[in-house]
Amino acid sequence: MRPQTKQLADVIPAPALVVPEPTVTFTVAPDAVAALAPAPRPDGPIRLDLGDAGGLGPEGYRLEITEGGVTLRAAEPAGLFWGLQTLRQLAGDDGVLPGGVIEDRPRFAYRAAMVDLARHFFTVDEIKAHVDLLVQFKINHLHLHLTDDQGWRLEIPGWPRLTEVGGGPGTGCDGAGPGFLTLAEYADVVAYAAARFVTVVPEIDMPGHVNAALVAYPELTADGQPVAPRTDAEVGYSSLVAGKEETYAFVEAVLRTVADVTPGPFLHIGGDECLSTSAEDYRAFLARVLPLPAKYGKRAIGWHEIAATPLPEGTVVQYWRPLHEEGNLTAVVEAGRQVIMSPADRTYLDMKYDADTPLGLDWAGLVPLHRAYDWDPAERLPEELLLGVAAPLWSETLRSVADLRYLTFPRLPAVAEVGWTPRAGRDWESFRKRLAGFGPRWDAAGVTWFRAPEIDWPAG
Ligand code: NGO
Repeated sequence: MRPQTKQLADVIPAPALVVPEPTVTFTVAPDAVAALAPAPRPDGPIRLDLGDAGGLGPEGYRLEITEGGVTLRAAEPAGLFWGLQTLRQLAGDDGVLPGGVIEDRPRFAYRAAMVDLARHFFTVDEIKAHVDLLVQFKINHLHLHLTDDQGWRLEIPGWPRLTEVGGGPGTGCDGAGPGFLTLAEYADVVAYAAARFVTVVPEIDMPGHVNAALVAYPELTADGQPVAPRTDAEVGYSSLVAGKEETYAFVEAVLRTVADVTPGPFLHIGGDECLSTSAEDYRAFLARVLPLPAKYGKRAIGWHEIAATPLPEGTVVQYWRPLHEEGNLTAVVEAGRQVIMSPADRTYLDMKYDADTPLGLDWAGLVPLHRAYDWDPAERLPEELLLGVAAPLWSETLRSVADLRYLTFPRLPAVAEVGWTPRAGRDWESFRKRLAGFGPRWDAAGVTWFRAPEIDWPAG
């Protein structure tokens, strides 16, 4: 008999409750598990049920493995889908499932990964493949940073030069990341993600980070004179003009379009690093723009700089500076607004792992795997104001999907566990052991990843 080394708790993110039945296993065909859809399936060795799973919420699930088979139950299809991710991880490639019961639900409703398409564009197929890798760790939001100084990546009817110029050849950092999504392509990404219970969160960054828009439409600049395209990685030099009516016609056309093609509830308006916008202009601009998402049926999200201005009810603030900086969090708590935590020194996937990492930046310091894991979003805020956690991947140094994945894995699983698992259920030593098995799986799937030295990866 082969020793049973697999444990029911060998899952990332760690489930909320695991009750093993160590003498029991049940064996399934891994391919059959991979093919399961999150729809009721009343018969057979693997049963999927929609119904009350014991108050586990819209994303929760209960998984029971006995010698007779597997029962997965959830209140909603999303719960079945996350339960299937757990089942797939447990099945591995031998299909042996350890017996017992898992009752699981996320700590936070918002668990995101962000991809910066502006500094380097990724195609529809590349984005879809990324979604497939993210959902394995129960990530449920995909934030797309669609516009910045170096590129404009979403078609906007009536404003064709945004993408003709801003998405054309020579755009992106070093001119190496051209491309844009037509509205049909964007809708395709949104539908693909939605079928995997992932909500797309589009970001149009303003009033700063807009050089690509100013290049395309000189009437948006302060003096109406053309500005030169930029492909360097500087920040803080461009701004929409708060005192010009053309600005608001443009902004409204863009936000209306994006709201129209986005079924999800959020619309991210950026708001970061407006170093060339006066404080007064910044306030005046946001006073007009922050209410627009609600006008088009959406909830506004902005980077935490927006908390220097009055925040309409329902606005969500995304904190991005290192974990222990002020970053307007006092004002956010006073206003009682919800927060998404993306501290750069923990969750920025574009920070280098170590001094030798060939890609990435280091302005927030190095972010080895342990640092991405060992922090808590509630260190700075009351739990009830936390909407969730997001891991941004800015693409100044990326040139390929291999680059994207190298910086994502294995840090994304660490942030995913911070977002899903109850604080008391998180433990670095346990995470280290559970993560080790993923290296061979990424290799088998042809996924590039960084061999983080903190982990005892299997040889090979
Ligand atoms: C900052 C900046 C981005 C950079 C990123 C690089 C935010 C919110 N604005 O994060 O423009 O790409 O750092 O790490």
